[in-house]
Amino acid sequence: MISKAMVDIINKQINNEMYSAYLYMAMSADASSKGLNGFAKWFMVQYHEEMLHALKFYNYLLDQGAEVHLQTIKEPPKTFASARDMFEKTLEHERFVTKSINEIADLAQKEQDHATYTFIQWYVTEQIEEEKNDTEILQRLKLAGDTGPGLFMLDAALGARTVTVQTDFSAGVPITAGA
Ligand code: OFO
Repeated sequence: MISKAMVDIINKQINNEMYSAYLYMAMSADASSKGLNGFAKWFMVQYHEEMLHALKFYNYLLDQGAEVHLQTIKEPPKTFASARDMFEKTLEHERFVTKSINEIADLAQKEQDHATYTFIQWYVTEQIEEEKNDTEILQRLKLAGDTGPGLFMLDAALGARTVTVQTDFSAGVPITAGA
């Protein structure tokens, strides 16, 4: 059985992950409206990854016999100044998510909650990947430029990303499922 404080922080993290999904969905919509279909696809793939992240926490709470408390998801921005602006905001947001994951790991250590500490390690590793991907794309945007042929080429490259995670949650999400 996990503590009330742990249940609360994990419920808050479900909301953080759902906001991530919402934010990237908003970026996908804005990229589509700007004709950046590759960026739109990349962000929609990321949306699916975030939904999986949220559902793994959800299933962890259920597996622990704890209460799931779904909270209001705040409204993401509707528009973004440019593709570079999207990735600057993505990297900033992922750094915030990394901090929130680390807070869960810190609490698990403090409470000697070995189950949650083991569970959260998947997210600790995942956040390294998330920040690395965003940093690399931001570097490419800075090199290629945020307009013209450079942007066009990057749009084509990002459009090659495909969904590799589970997207049907009707039978639950194994807490060991990867992304
Ligand atoms: Fe869930 O990793 Fe991004 O937010």
